[in-house]
Amino acid sequence: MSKLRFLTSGESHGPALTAILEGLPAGLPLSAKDVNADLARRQQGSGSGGRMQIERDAVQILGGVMAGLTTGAPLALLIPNIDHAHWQGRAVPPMTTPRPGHGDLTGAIKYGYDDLRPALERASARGTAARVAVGSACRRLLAEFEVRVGGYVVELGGVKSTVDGLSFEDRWARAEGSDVRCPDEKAAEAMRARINAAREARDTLGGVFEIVALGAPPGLGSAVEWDRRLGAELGAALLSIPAIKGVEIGPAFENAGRPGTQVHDAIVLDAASGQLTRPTNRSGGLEGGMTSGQPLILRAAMKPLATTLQPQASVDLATGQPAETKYERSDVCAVPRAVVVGEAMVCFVLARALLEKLGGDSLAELKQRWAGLRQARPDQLKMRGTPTVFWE
Ligand code: EPS
Repeated sequence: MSKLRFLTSGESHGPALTAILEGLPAGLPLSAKDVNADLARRQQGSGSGGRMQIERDAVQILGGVMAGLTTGAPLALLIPNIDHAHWQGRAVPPMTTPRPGHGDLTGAIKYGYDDLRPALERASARGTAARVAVGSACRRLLAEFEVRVGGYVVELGGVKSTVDGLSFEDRWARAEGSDVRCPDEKAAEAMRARINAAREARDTLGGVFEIVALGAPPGLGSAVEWDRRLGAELGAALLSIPAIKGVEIGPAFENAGRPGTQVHDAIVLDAASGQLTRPTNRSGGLEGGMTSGQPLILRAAMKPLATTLQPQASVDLATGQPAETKYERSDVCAVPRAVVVGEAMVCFVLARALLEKLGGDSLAELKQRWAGLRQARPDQLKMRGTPTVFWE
């Protein structure tokens, strides 16, 4: 078994997006239909630009699945760009004025491009479709162990929602039926209005979304090394999504202002079940870099998109003179769609951590190990109870 990993390739307007995911066990049922459901979810949402009218994302599984089951070989995924037909064989006018906030200028400095197009083609969030396809395969694996991942928008363009009192399942279900992926219908209405106003003002909007994982067993991740702490892996995965600039685990920033006794989740023995339970979840489901068995709760902050209809101050690199940015077709707000990308990245990190915990090359081997996982119960956590010399 190799550590779960993936690579993606493909430009926004090139022939296709591709991904290779390596390390899935053999014997996992997986179909293009599973993946396409998530690809369709990523395409829905108020605030999208014209491109979403063109694309109908559908995956082709080119390797790693035979007779509907993964083989243990790398999974190869391909999503054609329908819009490519409009770009093929066409001389594209030069783009020489970088947009503030996009990867145009930094990409050109790094790679020495003589046109900004190659920088933005790969920095484009179009590539997130490939990540959603990868995340979907990981979601399929997690489902075998009843681990579920979902998300919703909690803030958009400064409009905050309230989800208190709603179960996570309710939040997911309501978000699924909302064009701004927000479970709070009143806030959703205000968000919609904010998007329309931003469109009219030729501007863009950011926001905050929450990703929740339910059913993750305790002990995924580790505290023994910095790069194995699950919080670090989840944070990196979410921050790797274009325009994501902040990540929070549970109410981390609120916790930072409180004394410890008001933050840490008490450990209580439930006499009836013999289980150790936690009446609160201010840790966001992570303790010591490992899952606690509580719902995993992550928040991600997305900046407003860099491509604005209203021109922004820049410099034309062809002339060296001040110039205003020229509009490239884009979205007004991508926060509702970014939720699905966030879910995909969390599915990937959790699947990788689960595989690391369980080991094994086939689903059957994983299931055997799963059945023997230690539970949060004193009878499975026997302590010696006598003094020990740890260092001679
Ligand atoms: C994007 C610009 C737009 C977005 C795109 C991300 O693409 P285009 O320049 O073709 O209009 O619609 O998002 C997608 C195509 C997608 O599938 O999400 C950008 O510059 O990041």
